Amino acid sequence: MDKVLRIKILALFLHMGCAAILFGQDAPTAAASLLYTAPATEWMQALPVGNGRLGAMVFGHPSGERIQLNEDSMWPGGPDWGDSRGNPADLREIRALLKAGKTREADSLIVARFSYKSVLRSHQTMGDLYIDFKGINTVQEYYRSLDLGSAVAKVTFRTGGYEHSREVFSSFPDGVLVIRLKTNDPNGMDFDLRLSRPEDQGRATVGITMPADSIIRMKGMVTQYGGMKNSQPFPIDYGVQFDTRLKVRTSSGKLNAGNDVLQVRDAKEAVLLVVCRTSFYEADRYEEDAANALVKLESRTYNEIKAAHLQDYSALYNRVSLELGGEDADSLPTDRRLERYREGQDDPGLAALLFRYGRYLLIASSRQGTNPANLQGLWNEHIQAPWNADYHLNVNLQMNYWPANPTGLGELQMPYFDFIDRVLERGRATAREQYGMSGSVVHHATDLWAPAWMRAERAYWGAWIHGGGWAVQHYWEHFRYTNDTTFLRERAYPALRSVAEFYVDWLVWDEELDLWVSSPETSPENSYFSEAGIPAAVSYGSAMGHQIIGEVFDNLIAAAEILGLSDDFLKEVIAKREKLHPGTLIGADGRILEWNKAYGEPEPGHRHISHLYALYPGVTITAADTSVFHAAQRTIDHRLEHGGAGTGWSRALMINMNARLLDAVSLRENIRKFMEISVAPNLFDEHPPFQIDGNFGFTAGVAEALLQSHEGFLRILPALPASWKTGSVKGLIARGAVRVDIDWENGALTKLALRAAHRQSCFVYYQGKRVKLILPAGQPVVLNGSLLVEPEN
Ligand code: FUC
Repeated sequence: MDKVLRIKILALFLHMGCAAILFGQDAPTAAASLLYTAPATEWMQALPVGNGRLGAMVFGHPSGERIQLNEDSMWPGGPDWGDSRGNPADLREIRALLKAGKTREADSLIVARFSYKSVLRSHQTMGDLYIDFKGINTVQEYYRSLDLGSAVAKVTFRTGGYEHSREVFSSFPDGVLVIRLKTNDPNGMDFDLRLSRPEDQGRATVGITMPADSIIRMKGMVTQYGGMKNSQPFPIDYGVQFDTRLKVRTSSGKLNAGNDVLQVRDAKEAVLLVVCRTSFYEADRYEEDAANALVKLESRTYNEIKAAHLQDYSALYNRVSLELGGEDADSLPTDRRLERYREGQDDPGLAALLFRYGRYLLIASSRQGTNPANLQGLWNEHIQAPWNADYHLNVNLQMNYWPANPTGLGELQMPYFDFIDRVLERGRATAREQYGMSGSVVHHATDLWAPAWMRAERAYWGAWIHGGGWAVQHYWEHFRYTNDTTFLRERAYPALRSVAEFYVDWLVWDEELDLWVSSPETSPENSYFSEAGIPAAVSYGSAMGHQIIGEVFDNLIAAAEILGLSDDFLKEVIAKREKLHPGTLIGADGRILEWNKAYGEPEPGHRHISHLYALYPGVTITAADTSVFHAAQRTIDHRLEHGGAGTGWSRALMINMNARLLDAVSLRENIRKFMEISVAPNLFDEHPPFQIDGNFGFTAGVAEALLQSHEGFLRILPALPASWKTGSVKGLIARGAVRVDIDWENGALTKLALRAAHRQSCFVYYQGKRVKLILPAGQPVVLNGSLLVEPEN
């Protein structure tokens, strides 16, 4: 460490020590925190808090504070745009074109016949809270932090010789965003509070009123494109209605409701409570509910609300801990730490911090009863967000939930299951009307209203039919992680079955191949050189399509066995599975084919690596089959040689695939690239722009490097990077509901503790050694680095 830096760190410690003395508990805690020494000037520097439904981005400006607000149901439109376009005759025509090798024609026809084009409606910001402080000019000892241990964002500084502090958190138990402002200045603070929401193409989107001198109310309806009939590209003049209310509590200060600001004067302490209720959740009671929410909070002190928040949050967050070494750098400001990393200094602790951040963000954006985490989780400052901040199903939404089960947050996936159930329901109408088939089909993207129809301007991104097939993998995996047979019977089996019903109808028999084939197919967002030398996307079969169909069938068959079910439909599934196209084929150059043939590729480094679905998140490409395993490695090498994994989520996918390929060297390299290219100052993942999937995918990738359980046994430290020399992870979850703690030193396992929820036998594999164990229910079994059970057991 250079001398100047060391002095700076020392100075920072001293400041923090001072702050701790001055503020007691309120001082920024360095460990497990994001820490900064200047306010955020841009949104991607601000710090996120959330309770699954209600979120905020805290900028931390001393005099002109901005807290950007979000709620997860703020969407224009409704579920009333129909379910399908096109019909079974259109499908027959496209299939015939493909069989005749006329891919280009099939490409444009599929969109023309089946797609609702240009469906642009977006999740939207709830608006902003501005706090304009009077008389704060120069500040010293400024710190801004987000403590991942408590889910509280803090700002502290001194001005005019006095301390100021702010705390912001979003409480799940109380359903409220809480902001506490405090000073030891005997004259208190003077500030004006203002709520606002951006215009929608020049039109006001909210009405602001002050029903009492301590309350600001912001009421409106989400529209898009101005909601005006003559606006472009087309108006959406109806949507979710909302009622946002802010209440100020101050015992020492004076309140005065002005025209558009609420004035607070001489306050030594003030607590701001923000609630929002919407017609999506509360139907026509939403205004009453918003008013009642504030009334209910009257009996709760700040300390009570905070204590309930801490208890609720830490019960989830504390289930897992990870130490990778290099924690001395935890005291550095996070932006400086990133800079240092980019200058070439290794920092395993930064990977640990990003791992923790992914878990933090999942707790903050996905809680029981809320909508699932969208492309930006919950945090979005736009009226028209990039890609609508919606739910893309060809990797993005699934990636959001990759860390849930392995990192001990399995129940946070419930919003995903609730949502996917709704999409599958609409997918039944789509399958019936659009293709004349039973079961459920879901295309590549959807939104709050859960449509399943094709929304494609171009076949290569929109004509994909496996949104449902991929989505239901999580139901089966959730069962594997929890052993919850009630979930399997009531949620997983019906979901798997509805998608399998569609696939059974969809497959076409190929006489020449003597196999069932899926056609028309695409491979997400990628295209190939068609026979005419022109890029095309629609194909007669694709690796991913067949891999997903095979997996859905396998999982349904396995689920039926566990549940003791058997019927004619299941017999048909078993028969079609036996004669299903294998999906994973190796080409002459040793790579796995992405389509039905070895076509030329316009984009050989494409960010999607769809033909390796079976490697990750699928489970069928494993080291047990060395030729396919090596072909997967070659496929990845080829992608990377051509600039692959360039976007944030794609890099995160690569890290998971490296882990599955047991390739610690490449995993380390891709973690480095992720930090170098894809991490913003607030540690949000940059596609760019901001897309939260990369954060979640990263956290899943770190877990996958330390523990794997998809092969029927536990692989311990399967892809441990050399730089994570000594460390420990506690609380990871393996399939079978086994809690796993791992300690290692100098790259070698020193201790392994397993605790199963149910009695079971289990194989453990570490560096060429494999042992069989009987795990009793609820009792830890501890092994040493040679996989010998420690005598105290
Ligand atoms: C998928 C990806 C894009 C982007 C978008 C939101 O379609 O191919 O890269 O992440 O989703």
